[in-house]
Amino acid sequence: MLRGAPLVFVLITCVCAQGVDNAPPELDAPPGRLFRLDPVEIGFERVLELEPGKMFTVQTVSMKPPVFEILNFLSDSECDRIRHIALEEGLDNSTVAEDPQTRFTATQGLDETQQVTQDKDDQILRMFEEFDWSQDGLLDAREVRDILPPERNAFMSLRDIHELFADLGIDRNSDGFLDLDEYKVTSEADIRDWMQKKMNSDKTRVTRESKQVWLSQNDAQDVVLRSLRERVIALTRLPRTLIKGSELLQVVKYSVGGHYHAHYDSEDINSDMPCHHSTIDYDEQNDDLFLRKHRLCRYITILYYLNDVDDGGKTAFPLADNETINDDELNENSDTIYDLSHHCKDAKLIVEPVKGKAVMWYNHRLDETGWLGELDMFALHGGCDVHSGTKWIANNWINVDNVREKQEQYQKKLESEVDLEFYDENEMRIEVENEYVKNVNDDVTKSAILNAENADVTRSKLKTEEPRNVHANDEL
Ligand SMILES: [Ca+2]
Ligand SMILES: [Ca+2]
Repeated sequence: MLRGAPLVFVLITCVCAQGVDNAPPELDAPPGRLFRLDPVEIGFERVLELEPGKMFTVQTVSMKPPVFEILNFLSDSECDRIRHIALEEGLDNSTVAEDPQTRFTATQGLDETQQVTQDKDDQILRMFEEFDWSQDGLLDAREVRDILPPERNAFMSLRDIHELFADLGIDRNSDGFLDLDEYKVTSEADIRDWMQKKMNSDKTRVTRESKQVWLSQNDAQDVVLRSLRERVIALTRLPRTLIKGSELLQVVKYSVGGHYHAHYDSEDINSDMPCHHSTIDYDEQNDDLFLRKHRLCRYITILYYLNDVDDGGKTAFPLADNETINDDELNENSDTIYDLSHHCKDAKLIVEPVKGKAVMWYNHRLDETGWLGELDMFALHGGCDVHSGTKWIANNWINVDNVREKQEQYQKKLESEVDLEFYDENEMRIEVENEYVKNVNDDVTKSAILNAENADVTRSKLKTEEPRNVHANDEL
């Protein structure tokens, strides 16, 4: 944490993972309310027993949103093991949610001399008026940025938009705005090509530059992944089925230049779209499409650093503990606030990546009934550029539907399902992995990871190969 921490108060409490009833009364959430760790004040430390006999120090580093750091939440060998599993599974390029809507004319090469039908003209005018937020009859750089084709993971500053105007010659009278006639003849295909070229030549113009894989933590999975989940249940003090019904563990690898510009992990609850996680007719085959029609409902984020980064790779919260959030100020300073490739150091809270450290924060406030409330606008955050080395992190998102009945219904369904269905096919693997953990030798694990990285592993091994291939240290 890069911030002058005030006096540190240490409160020794015992929250026993196996006996939540023993916890001090001030930490209990009344029935039907979501538990929320009280940040108390910046620098505040509480020592919690999250595993029998094992104490963890949870330090408050921000009040708005409540952000906590826990050093050594994962041991070195646990970090190595998770990276190892991620490599075995194979990492894919990370993406951001796509929006297929067309905002510019789809007809390439359309110009003023061509006849457009009245219908088409009306439609273009309606779109133009919709996009012209300030209703001045012109689209300024900010208004244009809002309607850029968004599906290419692009991150464009206002300066980039002016460059786009100039390169494509679409701002014909060079006044810095697009009027209706200029907008009409602007081709979306040309903009896409321009954006792609820009992103190819400058990685900081990509919203998210990393690789990732999703790992299940169900009862049949690796013992390290399962015990991590137990620790999360003890830390968040939320019902077991709520944690089990949350998203898979996401493991992310950033190489040099890798980053994720400032964003929110969750979404506005005042939306017509249902939550993604608790929708029961989930269509796995069409995940991308499905996600477009649903929203992310993530009460908590817990981020783990799985290695030490040589240089860079900090986690930044540009607005943490800001006095207020003012939309005009946000718009005015958007290039500074969101662009973590160039403005990491300007963030209000910067968390250093340290192997084994966990950072936990609440993305939502609670409403008056103690249930999931408004998105906390202060929870804006992202990953700054890695300058040297690689950065490995993992994310656990704890999902809660703001419609209480839907969350309850979802958990009830989970309770009725037996999590042991995978045991048969994986029984052998579990035995082998338990053995692996007993014998774990950091040097061997590290060299296995190094070899796998050098081979640029993208195969899916755990799913297809015999359990004995999961690790290479039988001879130990
Ligand atoms: Ca305007
Ligand atoms: Ca113009």
